Amino acid sequence: MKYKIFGKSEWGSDIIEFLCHEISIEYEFVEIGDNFKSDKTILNVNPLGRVPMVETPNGEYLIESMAIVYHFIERESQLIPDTKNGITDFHQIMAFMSSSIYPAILLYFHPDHYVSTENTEDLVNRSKSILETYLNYLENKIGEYIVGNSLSAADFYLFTLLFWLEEDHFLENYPKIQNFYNKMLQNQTIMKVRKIQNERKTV
Ligand SMILES: N[C@@H](CCC(=O)N[C@@H](CS)C(=O)NCC(=O)O)C(=O)O
Repeated sequence: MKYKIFGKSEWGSDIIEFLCHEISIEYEFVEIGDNFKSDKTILNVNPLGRVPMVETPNGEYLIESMAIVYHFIERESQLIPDTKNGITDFHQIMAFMSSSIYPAILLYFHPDHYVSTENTEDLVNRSKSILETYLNYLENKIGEYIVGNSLSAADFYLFTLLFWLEEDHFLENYPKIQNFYNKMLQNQTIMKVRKIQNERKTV
């Protein structure tokens, strides 16, 4: 049996799809419907009803993007730095992305999930300013890649987050991040997965 990735193109499941493609893990993509929050088949195994979710070949269900990334990189020992400092940096940036940036993006793009209508503008402004603080941090840190000079799983995670932010012109004031983003747009895995996603749309 193959791995199954549950999600939607351009959602958080992109992180996992890029990763599986990069490390040549065979997977089937299960596109969730618009009513997935009430889809009993999903809720039975994933009561939080969020994606990404992965079903392993032996029938286990995994949730939380960061934990799913670790499942694959530990299994394959790939896309993780090979020095002690590099590994520490990798863990730190993965935690920062999944526990700080991702949630702030959800606040910015879906304020109505968190506050009443009269407070949404305030939440959007505050989360925007928090995201700018985070981008400043990344701008000072990023080089060729987000951890050192080699591609790691953290780069696919970061690209997915930046893809959402770019839509709202967040990257314009961050030349190093923009550089990284443009380089990742040309990454073979990202280009191939985008092509596969487009083909899925037309089926
Ligand atoms: N902490 C979770 C966040 C996942 C998440 O919020 N995913 C979004 C899609 S990008 C989702 O499923 N939203 C639906 C909802 O929360 O109702 C993770 O890292 O996997």
